Amino acid sequence: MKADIVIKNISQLVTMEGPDRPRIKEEMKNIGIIENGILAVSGEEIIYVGEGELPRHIDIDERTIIIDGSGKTVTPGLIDPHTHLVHGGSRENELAMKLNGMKYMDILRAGGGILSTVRATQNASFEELYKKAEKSLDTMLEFGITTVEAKSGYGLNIETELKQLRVAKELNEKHPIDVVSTFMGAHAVPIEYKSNAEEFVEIIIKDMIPRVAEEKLAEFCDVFCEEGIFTVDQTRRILNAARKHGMLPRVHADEIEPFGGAELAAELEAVSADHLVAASETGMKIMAEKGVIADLLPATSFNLANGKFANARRMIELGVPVALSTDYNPGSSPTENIQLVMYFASLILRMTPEEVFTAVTINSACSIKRENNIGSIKKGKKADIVVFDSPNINYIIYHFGINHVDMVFKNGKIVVEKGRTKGTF
Ligand code: IZC
Ligand code: ZN
Repeated sequence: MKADIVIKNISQLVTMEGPDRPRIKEEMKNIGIIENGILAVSGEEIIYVGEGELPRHIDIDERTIIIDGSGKTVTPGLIDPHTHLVHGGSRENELAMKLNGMKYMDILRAGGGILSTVRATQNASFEELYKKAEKSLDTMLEFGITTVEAKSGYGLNIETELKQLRVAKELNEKHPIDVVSTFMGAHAVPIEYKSNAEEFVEIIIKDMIPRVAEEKLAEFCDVFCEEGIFTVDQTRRILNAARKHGMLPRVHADEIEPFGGAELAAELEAVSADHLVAASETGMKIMAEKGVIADLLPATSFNLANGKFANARRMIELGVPVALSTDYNPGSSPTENIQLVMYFASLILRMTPEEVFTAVTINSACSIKRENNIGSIKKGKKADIVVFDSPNINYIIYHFGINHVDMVFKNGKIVVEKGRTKGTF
């Protein structure tokens, strides 16, 4: 078999070897590092992973691109399973409010926060939303992200929700990053339904979910289940309706107050429960029993600046599979920098570098149901690969705040070189 690309002499090749399922407890530390590693790619696929030299059955010729991986760390393409990628406007005006002591929920209650992004998104054209999200995807790609989940939820009316999801769909088709869509009509209660949230819940269930499903615009459905947003009962009804229409449930759970979100995610056997800063011990335990993935978002916690973070150590101890995300959004986490998230996960959530890499590769692949194609470097999987200009994984975490990416391969194609995207795709 002929190789189109060979990366050899790799100082640390992080394979994530092992089964294509969520990794828990000690498994999160076994990331299958090969020193002096080598890998070969043919077309869109990985055809060989090993140590030292290529075996005889893999041929190379003058067209094979050979890359010297000495002094480099090579990992699976990073997967970001929780973002609010497509939106209009920005919220830097909230910085001064925050510095004056106003809380995230106070800003939302005053008609700002999510609701200000809803206005900006309703007023933006398809092209404006597309261009803005495309720029963020370019940045994500440069940080090593090759697959991203993207939620709607800044429309809160059917036209704008569909507009957001259609933008995500077109980006998935045109941009090298794979974009996996989630319908999140239940992100906030629109001002016009402030005194009648139930009516809005009915609209989501009766009008929006069937329409999104009919147009096949989302694989998942998510709800912001939080004190003052959607109740546990409303979340349950919305997610059950979504499941009937083929969308798998995920939940924004216990981000700010302990509200029973983790328990509900376990009851519904949701794919993931995200945030979990205020999750209860019982909630975490039953998530472990049901195999619900905890998708942790420490950049958001850092940026909310209230000193509260998810208890990742306890979750790992209990056997909850942990994934990590940027939560990229214009309010609580305006950053595409997953490497900074990895740093926070390590230094603040006390996850080891090995656990962090598990969380941004195979566990996040599981969180978006892509574990059979991506999330590890293994023969037959898609050639989504990152080359870090770092001699080992510890260095990537330790030397924080900068971008360590040298090259990114997506579907076997070079899409980032010397840390920069190769222009318009
Ligand atoms: O726009 O503030 N938490 N949703 C739930 C967000 C944060 C995004 C935002
Ligand atoms: Zn979110």
